[in-house]
Amino acid sequence: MYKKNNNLTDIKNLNIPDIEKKRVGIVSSLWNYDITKNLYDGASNKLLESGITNENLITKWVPGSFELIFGCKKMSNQKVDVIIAIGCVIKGETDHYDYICSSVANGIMKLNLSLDIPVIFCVLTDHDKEQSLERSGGKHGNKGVEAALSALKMISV
Ligand code: DLZ
Repeated sequence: MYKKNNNLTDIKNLNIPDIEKKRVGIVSSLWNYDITKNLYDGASNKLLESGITNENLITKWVPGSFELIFGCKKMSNQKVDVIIAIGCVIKGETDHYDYICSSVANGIMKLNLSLDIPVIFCVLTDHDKEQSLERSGGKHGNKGVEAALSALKMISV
């Protein structure tokens, strides 16, 4: 399937019935805001251009990626059909990166098991800022756009 760039950017014609009635929650982290804002813009623009209405796009900002888990849990009370978790963890000099990455990945995986709505993982886990820039609107595209497409696809599952 989606072979061209080995990502989801080329998904077209999702044909979601009553898309204007679907509600999408985005929970985004303020840590590394210059990156997460690009991811957020990529995701929200793709959702809006695909037919999600402004009033059905609900956004919450949390301090860091670690807080995405609780933010998504709270977002699940907002009658949304799908949630996108946006964050950016960049490796530093200590082990903090490993703890945050594994906690967030595990936490979001557990939400997918316990909630009845999908939670899309749009958390960059990069070795340096350059890698994050390349994935938030640079040469590797914008992972926020791909997360939006994943969310739209999952609405119909
Ligand atoms: C503390 C911290 C560090 C060192 N690095 C990041 C990061 O690269 N990306 C990110 O989203 N958050 C980071 N944080 C903040 C934690 O996610 C969290 O907000 C704090 O530990 C408070 O719980």
